[in-house]
Amino acid sequence: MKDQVYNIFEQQQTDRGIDLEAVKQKLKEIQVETPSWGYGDSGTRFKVFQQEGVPRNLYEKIQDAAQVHKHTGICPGVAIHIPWDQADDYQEIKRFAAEHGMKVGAVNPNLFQDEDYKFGSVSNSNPKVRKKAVEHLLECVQIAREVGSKDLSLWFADGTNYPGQADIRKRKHWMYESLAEMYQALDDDMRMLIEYKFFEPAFYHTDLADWGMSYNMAMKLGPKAEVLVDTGHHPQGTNIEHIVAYLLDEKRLGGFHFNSRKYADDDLIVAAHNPYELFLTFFQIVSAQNDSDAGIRKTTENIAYMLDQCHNLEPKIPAMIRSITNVQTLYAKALLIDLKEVEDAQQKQDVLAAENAVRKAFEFDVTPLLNVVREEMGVPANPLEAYLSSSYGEEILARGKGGASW
Ligand code: PSV
Ligand code: MN
Repeated sequence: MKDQVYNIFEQQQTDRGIDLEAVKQKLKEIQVETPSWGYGDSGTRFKVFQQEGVPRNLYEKIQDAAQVHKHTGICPGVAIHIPWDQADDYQEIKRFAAEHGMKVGAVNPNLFQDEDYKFGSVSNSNPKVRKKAVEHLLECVQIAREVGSKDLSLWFADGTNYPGQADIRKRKHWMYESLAEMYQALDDDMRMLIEYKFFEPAFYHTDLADWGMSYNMAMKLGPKAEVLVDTGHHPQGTNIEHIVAYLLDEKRLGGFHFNSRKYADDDLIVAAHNPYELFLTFFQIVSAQNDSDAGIRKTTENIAYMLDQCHNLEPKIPAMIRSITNVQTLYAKALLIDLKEVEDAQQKQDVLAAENAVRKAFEFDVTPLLNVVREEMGVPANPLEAYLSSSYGEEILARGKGGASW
């Protein structure tokens, strides 16, 4: 598809001093994991609308995730959530995934859907509940070992609804003690990715409310603990890319849960509402990829990119593909930023020129570039169109309604 439009684009970028081959390489290398739960039925606290064709078990979720990979070429991993994805034989799951060209990605313990966790899990004042929570965390480490995953993604619903409801400082200590036990159980090449969220389901305080608390926890635990940024977990107006830059510089950015938010933790299709935010996030990553500090460069190589979404109204596989292509588009644009131009403007303290150097990359149409990258990767130029014109969506209707739900 190196047509005339691409040739003009190539010339334009070469004239700007952009190494287009290096950009293409980066676009081929990025991998984004999709979440098993994003293929199941989901809803709001008002209603879960059931869709026809939703996977009924982990095998079918893996098959659906394999469709996303087949059409995009950059999604070979599927994250699992335990016990939603509990299996009798995880070796078999690993084999099944491999047969479909897939692998199991991050293992997510679920410490929020058991009656015992009403007042918290790892920071519950009841030692029996904390013990049960730690046992679940250890079980998930073992599952990760069996499926061959290196990442444990941790999110805690722990928190309180009212002032005085619990002792915040004691809860902080209990959480640390619980996570330290888990940390001890990790293999050398495993990681704990610690997520944070400032509200929901608790509305007064959350035990890990922001990146600083996750970072502090990770620092106390040790080098195998890093921070996971879920883009939907911040108050309105938060500068996410600043958090990303800070964590990259501290070499503690472990991963992302990408999704869009408009008001709360809306878990919508990536970049549906504010594509510029994701572009600026990738700007920080691209800038760190080119840092003179090898440790920072290495951190960028180990970022676990994951989606964390639920599609309440829209069909799930197409929504996932749309999210992935949005990620690619914004990463491609960020890779077109002339970092030297930005740096020169910064040195001159030329505010307008610096902002312009960043923004103009956002304004390029990267469709011809992505067409060529996809062609070279052997996937369709338009992944969503290709999926929609395949028969898969029709075939899975035979599963009927009432598939997996959370
Ligand atoms: C919580 O809102 C979260 O972002 C965590 O990552 C959970 O594991 C996931 O959503 C699914 O509930
Ligand atoms: Mn998340």
